[in-house]
Amino acid sequence: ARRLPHPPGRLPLLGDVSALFSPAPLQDLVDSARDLGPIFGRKVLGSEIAMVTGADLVAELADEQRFAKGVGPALRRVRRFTGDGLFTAFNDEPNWAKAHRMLMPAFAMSSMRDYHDTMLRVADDLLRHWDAAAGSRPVDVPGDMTRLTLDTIGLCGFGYDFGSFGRDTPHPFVEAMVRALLHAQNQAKRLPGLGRLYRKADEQHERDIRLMFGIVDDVIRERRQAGDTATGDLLGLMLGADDPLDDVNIRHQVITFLIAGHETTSGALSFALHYLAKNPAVLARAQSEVDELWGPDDDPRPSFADIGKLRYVRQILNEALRLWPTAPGFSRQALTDTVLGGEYPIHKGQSVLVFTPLLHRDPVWGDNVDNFDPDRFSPEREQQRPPHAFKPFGTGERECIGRQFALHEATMVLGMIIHRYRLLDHARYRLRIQQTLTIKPAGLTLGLVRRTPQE
Ligand code: MNH
Repeated sequence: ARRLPHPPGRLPLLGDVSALFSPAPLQDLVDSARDLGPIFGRKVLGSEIAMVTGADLVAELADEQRFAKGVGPALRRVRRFTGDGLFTAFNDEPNWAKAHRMLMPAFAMSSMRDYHDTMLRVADDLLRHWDAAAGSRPVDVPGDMTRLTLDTIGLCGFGYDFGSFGRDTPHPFVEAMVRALLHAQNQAKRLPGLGRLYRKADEQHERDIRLMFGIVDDVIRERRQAGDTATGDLLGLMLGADDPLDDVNIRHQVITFLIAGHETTSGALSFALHYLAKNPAVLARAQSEVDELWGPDDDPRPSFADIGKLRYVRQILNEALRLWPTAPGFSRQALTDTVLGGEYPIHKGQSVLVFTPLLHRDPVWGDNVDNFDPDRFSPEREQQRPPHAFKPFGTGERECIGRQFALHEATMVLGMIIHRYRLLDHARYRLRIQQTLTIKPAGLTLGLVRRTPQE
């Protein structure tokens, strides 16, 4: 078999040292691996994993006859709290197909119509919160985007109000979730033989899981007590089905949706706002799009149909997801012995990781792949691009079920934000990626000024 190239700085036993010790390992990897070609190896301590970044190879990995989703080591550790929920289920676990069938209707485009008013209500909470800061103090962008997306999935999915904008610190569910995800991510970096060192973190992990289970069991109990299990939201579909999912699985699904349904969307909105603050020409063009739709009217109430008309705002989100796909990779497992790209043998059962931040910088994207340029997603240029070069939502049967949900929510909120405020890069922010399985721009704050002068 051909040996894979690898990033510089590999030591015996430790493997690729930046994976272990860098404060920003993902950003480092994007920089150090970009010239290694379409596939490379990354080694953390003992185990090496093949990472694929070339659009041609990813097209092969997207072939569902040869490959399926792989549940890699990190997701396997997340299973401690999401079990056989949709995201972390193994392909052959019966609850995957059952829940997928049951929940697909709740994610069809037509269902977005039902969520629209609730999404709008949460967006209003954000704008009220930001109005109080506009002109006087900067806002915590990833913090507030997380408040928004958590409240949105809580209300739309489960009729549960996290009330995040009434809190100074994140909701306890978010704190427990962030720590639990970090724990799952960082276990790969544990040095062998030092088990006792990690005991405190392991105990905290147990507490975090118990806290998440407790909150979710409350959500389920409240709905059961209210007796209205026949509503069309996610919880209603799960509780009201003719052949319902079992209680343990419903708990896993609710945690899955609370996590998958808000971290990634919040990161995408945060990156988009970062790039808008740095690219005044793009911002101005997006503002003329929303002004054309809503006029200078101070308080638009976007209709469901309006959101589909915000084409350029949608391009901005796509371009942010190209540069920093907020779930920055997914795993593919070979269904048979096979050869990738005619030269890399992969044995049956072996997993390879699609590393999307570099797939999205493949030469098919042209020169200047690091530039933020939403015109890459103009209808004409979308036509020219090979089909598997853009994969922020994964691929195939196991691709993101919440994609329409995320894009409807994010397009609406981004449109409303830029309609209302000028964005000031008051701190001359330099992008720093923070990773807890998902990624976001660490410490991003922006200054806001209302566009329509206030009396
Ligand atoms: Mn989402 C799967 C990215 C928003 C619920 N999501 C995936 C995968 C990616 C992904 C990548 C595939 C992972 C893999 O192959 O291992 N998701 C995103 C991004 C956003 C996003 C970048 C926002 C931007 N996801 C959402 C939202 C929800 C959601 C919103 C729910 C409301 N995602 C899921 C679920 C799965 C998933 C559930 C697992 C689907 C399955 O395997 O059946």
